[in-house]
Amino acid sequence: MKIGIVCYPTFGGSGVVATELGKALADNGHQVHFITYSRPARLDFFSENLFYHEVAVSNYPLFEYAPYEVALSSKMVDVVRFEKLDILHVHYAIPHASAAFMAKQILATFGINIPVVTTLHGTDITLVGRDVTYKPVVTFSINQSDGVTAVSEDLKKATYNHFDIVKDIRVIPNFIDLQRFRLTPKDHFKKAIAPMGERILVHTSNFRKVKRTKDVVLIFKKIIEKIPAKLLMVGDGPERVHCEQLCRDLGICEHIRFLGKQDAVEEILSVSDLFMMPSESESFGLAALEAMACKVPVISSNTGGLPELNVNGQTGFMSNVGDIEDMANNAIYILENDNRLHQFKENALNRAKQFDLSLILPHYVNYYAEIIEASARV
Ligand code: GMT
Repeated sequence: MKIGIVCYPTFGGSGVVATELGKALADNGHQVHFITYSRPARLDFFSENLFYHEVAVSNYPLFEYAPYEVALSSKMVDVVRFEKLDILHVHYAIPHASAAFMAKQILATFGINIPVVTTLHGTDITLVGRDVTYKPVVTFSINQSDGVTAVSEDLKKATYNHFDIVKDIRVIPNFIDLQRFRLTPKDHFKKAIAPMGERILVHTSNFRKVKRTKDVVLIFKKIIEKIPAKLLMVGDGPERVHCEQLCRDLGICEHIRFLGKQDAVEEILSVSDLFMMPSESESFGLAALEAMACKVPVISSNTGGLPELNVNGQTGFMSNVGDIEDMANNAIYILENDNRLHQFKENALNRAKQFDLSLILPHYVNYYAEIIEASARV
């Protein structure tokens, strides 16, 4: 198949899923064309089946807001026409699904019927998409897509609850490449972080409000009152400065390292004992899956799609959003006993194996074939 993938090229979860999916499809002999405004972060090598088409937006002085969506639609039209794509797969509804709709209409004038699959990732539905600013366009463009997927049952339910959707939504969960995300010995690094053998806790995110990163610091404060531990905060975003200030206010900076954006997250996870994800909303929780693949159990909230990943009492624990006390107690319960921690780590890896790339990829490939066939019949 010749597949066009449209996504955000940044460190966000939707961009990571889109890029890893494209790479895996290319490895399996499909031709994949990425259409984005800059090179996706994880697309840093050459492959004969991978192509990258950059969307350039004119900065003509008249524009206070450059019309990215128009440039994106135009690029989609060109790539579909001249690379003879079979299908377009857009990740994150805003503005990719509506740009795809526009491209589809234009392509029809050339006698080309291009099937469009939209994958809903989370905040495009639960946060941003629900805002009145975008809702009519999001609803319309989801309904106009030939196929729609969501990354969890919960996100599918939320989409039907909050939008007037007439389309069937197929749930295809996030996946993990267990060749890359696996526990590798990093003893020198572990010793540098925790010289006295302290437990190592980790949080990775884009430090947006929805991640409740300050909760991570507050939970950690309670943990170190009982157990010697260190905290690694990975990633960057608007909430980071507030977290740093909170650490100063609480007088616990010496136990916490802010590492900023990192490429080799799996190396950091390899030295970690416990992952914290106290999010306000989380459609799936890819970062938690990455941790579990590296044998790191998860303390999370019980929101969104997290119960579909984190098995309470086995791979970690879940608490109500904002219940810092409960999350800290659960963390201490796991960390205070070596055998118990070992068991949780084994369970985390076993659960992650159920989301192995090789198991999830065929769901996308079969879905593309289904949608291409159905759209040829119209
Ligand atoms: O986590 C983020 O804020 C980034 C966001 C994105 O769309 O880039 O991630 C969402 O998509 C991921 C991949 O499908 C999911 O694993 C994340 O749970 C989801 N984030 C939220 O729902 C907050």
